[in-house]
Amino acid sequence: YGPAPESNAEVKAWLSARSAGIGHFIDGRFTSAAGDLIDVVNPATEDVIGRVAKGTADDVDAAVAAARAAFHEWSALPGHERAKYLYAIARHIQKRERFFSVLETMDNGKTIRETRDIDIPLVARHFYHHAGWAELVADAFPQHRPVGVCGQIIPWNFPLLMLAWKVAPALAAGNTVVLKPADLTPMTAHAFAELLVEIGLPAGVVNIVQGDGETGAAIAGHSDVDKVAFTGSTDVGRLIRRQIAGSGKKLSLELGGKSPFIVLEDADLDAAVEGVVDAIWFNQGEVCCAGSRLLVQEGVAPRFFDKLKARMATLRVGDPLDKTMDMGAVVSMKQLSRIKTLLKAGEEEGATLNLAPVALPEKGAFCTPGFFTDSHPANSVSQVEIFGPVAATLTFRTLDEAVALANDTRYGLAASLWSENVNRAIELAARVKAGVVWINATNMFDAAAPFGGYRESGYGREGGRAGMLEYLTTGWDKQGKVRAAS
Ligand code: TXE
Repeated sequence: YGPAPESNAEVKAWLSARSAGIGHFIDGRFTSAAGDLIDVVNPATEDVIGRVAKGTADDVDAAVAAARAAFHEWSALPGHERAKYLYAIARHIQKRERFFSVLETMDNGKTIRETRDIDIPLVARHFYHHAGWAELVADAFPQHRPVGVCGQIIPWNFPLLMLAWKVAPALAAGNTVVLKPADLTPMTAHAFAELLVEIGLPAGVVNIVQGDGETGAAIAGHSDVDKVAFTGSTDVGRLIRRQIAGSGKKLSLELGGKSPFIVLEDADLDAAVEGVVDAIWFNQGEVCCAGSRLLVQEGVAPRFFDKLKARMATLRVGDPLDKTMDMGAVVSMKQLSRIKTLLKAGEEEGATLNLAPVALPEKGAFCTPGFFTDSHPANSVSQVEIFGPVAATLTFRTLDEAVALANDTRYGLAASLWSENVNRAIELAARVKAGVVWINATNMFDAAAPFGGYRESGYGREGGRAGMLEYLTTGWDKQGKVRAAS
């Protein structure tokens, strides 16, 4: 089943009704789009599908003031009252699942299969899960209270899902929010704001300011923001850390990765090949925890690479609204050229680029899936996050070598291990420095499972109990009162 054709028509009508420009959502009201507008492009067609305002320091001030004003009442609500809003959000997302899936696909370029089966269902799941936390928070954390106003800055690779990862725990814990979507993918956040009006969320509890990096910096640097949560590039994560150093703000960062995908010689190779499909070709490889370094034990490496080539040849890349496609477009022409530059550098360093024999549409930011062989651990393709559908590969002889290669990176977000010997896999898992380790699986996300990294992949966790703690504090609040989370 796929989205009914009427969903596409509904999204087109929705976009056309907003073609003059999309503004911000501040204190429960939509501002008109004024000043500099940013074009929003469907990367699969290169058509401009809308324009959004670029938030100024004044817009950020107004949003933070609204969030501050709403904080007292929102945080004082009993948790089960806050839960009602989170349940309502989850239910409405489910009701509008087709609409959100199509809109996300048109905005980001990812396939409808992914938005329909993964992104949007996970958004609903995240709000349901955190509605449960809102009910439990006073019992589970009697000494804690909400942090206050949370400034949240999200990327473009999972636009609505990253919004859910940020907004749901913040609200469950009793905080208020100023969120900035990525300027490349602002649409579903705006539709989400419309949904908040529909369900009657009190004004000011969630504010959405559209804009680019400057707007993001204004949020992170705002003196009345108590916590900053950021997902994006390691470089910007570093800038934000520097910007707010010494401010006393709470900070969580979810940054880049170069996650190892380790295939031992006793692995079920066919299952591992399917794993690679999900690890590096899912979402065009635009996944922070993508399995982008395939480490394969020598004895099975030639056989594994042959199988991988055969499987890669079956991938279909094209119109993301076509439900038979495996891969859509990367997020922008700029991102495509960034990927191509990194691939060229890999070839210049002597690695062999194996590309899928697929025909790409003539127009649009489409990228051929592939993987490198003959790469060296020190090569750029083994070290730099490509954020596209191409993995580096390395081989190893012993488990010690596998561990050394796995940890030979500045990142530490995720790892995926493939072996039919569970004891061996568990032993290996403990030695890999990664925030998340999957065994005989990859890219699995759940609202109850904490997600986050080590080293330059950032710090803090999102999801589950650990994720809730990021939005709670035991300190004093601005009014000088200590109050337990209610
Ligand atoms: O990310 P940016 P970009 C990685 C990936 C990708 C690369 C570049 O390797 O190829 O980053 O992507 C906002 N203060 N990831 O340049 O700029 C920006 O508006 C505050 C991995 O698009 O980090 C957007 O909302 N905010 C990653 C968000 O940061 C600022 C997902 C992310 O954009 C800012 C995305 C500033 N100074 C990219 N500058 C992941 N971990 O999943 C920009 N922003």
